[in-house]
Amino acid sequence: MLTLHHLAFSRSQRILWLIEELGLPVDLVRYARTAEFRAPPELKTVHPLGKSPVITDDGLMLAESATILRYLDGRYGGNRFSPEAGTPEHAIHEEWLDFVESTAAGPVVTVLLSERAGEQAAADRAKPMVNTALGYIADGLGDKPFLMGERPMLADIQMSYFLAMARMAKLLDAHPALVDYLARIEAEPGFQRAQARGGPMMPENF
Ligand SMILES: N[C@@H](CCC(=O)N[C@@H](CS)C(=O)NCC(=O)O)C(=O)O
Repeated sequence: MLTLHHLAFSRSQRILWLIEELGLPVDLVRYARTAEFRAPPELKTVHPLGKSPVITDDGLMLAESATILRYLDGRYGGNRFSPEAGTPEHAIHEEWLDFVESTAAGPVVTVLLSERAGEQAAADRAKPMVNTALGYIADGLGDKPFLMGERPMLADIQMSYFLAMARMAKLLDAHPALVDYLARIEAEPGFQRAQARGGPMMPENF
C-alpha cells in the first residue's frame, strides 16, 4: 500500500497530483504546519529530515519530490509522464525536473522566509536569482502550453509549487507568460482533484 506523508501547503501537493493522474489508492497521512510555518516534529519520526513529501511503498521509503515523481510514474504509470527514454526530449525533461529543486527553489524560499523575518536585505539579494530562474523557464516554455509540449509531464508537476511560491513572493507578475502557465497548471483536472483533497498549495497569508 502506498502511503503519502502530506504536509499542508507543501511540495507534497505535487505527489498528490500525480497520484490523482495515475488513479492510485493511497493512505494520506496529513500534518498541519506549526505557527512558524514549519513541519511538525512528528514528521521527524517518519523520516530523519522531518520534511514532506515522504512516501512509503511496499517497505521502500523515499523523500525528494522529483525522485518520488519518477518512482511513481515508473512503477505505476509506465513512464507516461516523461518523454521516451533515450531521446533528447527525455534528457531535456530530466533537466527541467531536476532544475526546480536544485537551482530554482532555494532563492525563492530565501525571499519568502527573509521577508517573513523582516530581513529585507537578504530577500533583495535573492530576488535577482529568482528572476533569472523565471526568465529561463519562460524562455524554455516559449509558446508551448507546457514545458514539453501539449500536455503536462513530471517537470510541469514539479514546477507547480515553485511557481506558486514565486507568485506568493510577488515575483511572477514580471513574467506574464508564467502567470498564464501557472493558470494552465491550476486548471488541470488532476491538479484540481489533488487540491480538493490535499488543500491549496499556498496559504492565504504567509
Ligand atoms: N527538496 C525537497 C524539499 C522538501 C521540503 O523542504 N519540504 C518542505 C515543505 S514544502 C518542508 O517539509 N518544510 C518543513 C520544514 O522544513 O520544517 C523536495 O523537493 O521534496
